[in-house]
Amino acid sequence: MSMCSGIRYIWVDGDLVECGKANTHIMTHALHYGTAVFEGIRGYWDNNLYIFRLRDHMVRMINSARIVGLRLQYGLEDLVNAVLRTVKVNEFQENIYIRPIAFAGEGSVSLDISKVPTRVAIAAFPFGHYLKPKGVRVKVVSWRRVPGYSMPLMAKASGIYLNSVIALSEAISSGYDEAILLDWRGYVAEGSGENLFIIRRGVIYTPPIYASILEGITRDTVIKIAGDLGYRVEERDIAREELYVAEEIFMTGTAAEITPVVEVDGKTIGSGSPGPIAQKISDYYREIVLNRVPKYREWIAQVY
Ligand code: PY5
Repeated sequence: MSMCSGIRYIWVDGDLVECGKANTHIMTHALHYGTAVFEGIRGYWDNNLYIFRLRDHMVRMINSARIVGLRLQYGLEDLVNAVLRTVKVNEFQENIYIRPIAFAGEGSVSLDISKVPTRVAIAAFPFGHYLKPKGVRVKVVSWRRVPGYSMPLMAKASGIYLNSVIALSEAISSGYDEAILLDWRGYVAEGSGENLFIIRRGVIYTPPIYASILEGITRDTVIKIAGDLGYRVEERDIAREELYVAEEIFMTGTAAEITPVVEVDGKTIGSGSPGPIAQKISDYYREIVLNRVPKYREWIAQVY
């Protein structure tokens, strides 16, 4: 019932279906085996609706499908237009989150997904903050991020998220807001659904792609915009204990946006309140997603 509050239609395999009727069968392959790829995209309302980096998200979804072997019957233009159509028909006039998903449908319990049709759905719904905007308390959890030699981490694939779910659950049951996962080597990888940045001696560092991270689009945004504010960003391995001595830490993600980290493993970061650099980047990010920074207008899809 609450799943459909604020949503009229969901796009399902090319049709707009009333939210309450947008269901799938119990024998859906993806439900059993995690055989799906998805995206998380935000739309920001400011007298119009602005979708942030829509094309980049749909390119990643197409790449994710290719990597896991899900055949997609839609191209980039089809998917971009389908998202715009879904958002328009719902007549949203507030901040939203868009969740496109391509999944192995019904027809077989075989692990061979070539025997199963791929289905595609796009849901969009009103959405506020994902993490506490004033800062989160995080725990380096005992579960490690799955290594890239076991899972294709460049794919935003549903099955991989069981790793994030158990990591977050450990953090929450220990009284924290969010988890940090180390990679298989013991270096910092990322949060359960966010990339991570630290600041030391005024320089911003973030783990490299090979540290078992998802190649986040918000991470890419921060790397590209930090220079405008006079900051240097370096991709390099981060040791666990560097978290404890960092001047600032923040997490990035479509859902999380730019969220400051104020405590790690019971140790206060900086002054224990959001750091000034994270704040500046967060403020600038806000201006960009609201289409107020001309040089980044190519990142915005205007809906109405
Ligand atoms: N790492 C992981 C494991 C993620 O799930 C996400 C995004 C990111 C990093 C950041 O990627 P991006 O900047 O491209 O969003 N997580 C999703 C999101 O919409 C789902 C979170 C529940 O933010």
